[in-house]
Amino acid sequence: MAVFSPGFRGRRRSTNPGLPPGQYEEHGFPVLTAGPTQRVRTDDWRFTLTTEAGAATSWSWADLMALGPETIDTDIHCVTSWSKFGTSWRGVSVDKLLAGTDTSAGYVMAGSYGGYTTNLPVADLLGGKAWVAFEFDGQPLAAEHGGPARLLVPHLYFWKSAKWVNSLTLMTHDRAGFWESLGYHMHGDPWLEERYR
Ligand SMILES: Nc1nc2c(c(=O)[nH]1)N[C@H]1C(S)=C(S)[C@@H](COP(=O)(O)O)O[C@H]1N2
Ligand SMILES: [Mo]
Repeated sequence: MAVFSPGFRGRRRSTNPGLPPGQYEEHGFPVLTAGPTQRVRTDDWRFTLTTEAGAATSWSWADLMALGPETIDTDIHCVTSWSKFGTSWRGVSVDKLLAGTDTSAGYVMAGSYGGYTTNLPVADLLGGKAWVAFEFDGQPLAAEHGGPARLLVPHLYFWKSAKWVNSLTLMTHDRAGFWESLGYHMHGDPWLEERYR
């Protein structure tokens, strides 16, 4: 029999302060992909940053490793309602990729092997909030989860964390990516439940 303390009954608030509204805690790691899993060898991998003026910079896998990866311990939140606590990654901060880039663009389109795209404000990628991640739980990131490298933007819904990411394109105006053009939110903050628009 359940025992409720006064004032507790009927409250729908989560008992876990790390759980955004409308989310439940998932202990597994579901795979969600629109389309086939991409298989990219690190020897073939390249990542390209293009400014709004069309200037491109690109990195090989070795170049990426040389930028100084860091460990990221974070919760992740999928718009389909699962959240996973305490995930551990290694990745290179997007700050390091954008350092020295001459831009006044406010938005980015992230692009992936396989053609997936997702749009984000530049501000959501800077300040230690976003990474190009290549390890999960101490292992090379599995292809199903976006390996060899995916974008990791854990403070936004996980569809913004593009798997098999291979480009960032700076934009002066916001444009919808793949899910955004199908009705998902342009921003996607789980704490504000920015799911759809
Ligand atoms: N390239 C690519 N990235 C993607 C997706 C996708 O279909 N293709 N799905 C997104 C969605 S909707 C979610 S919830 C997460 C799922 O990541 P996971 O499969 O590692 O759980 O990846 C995001 N990144
Ligand atoms: Mo998702």
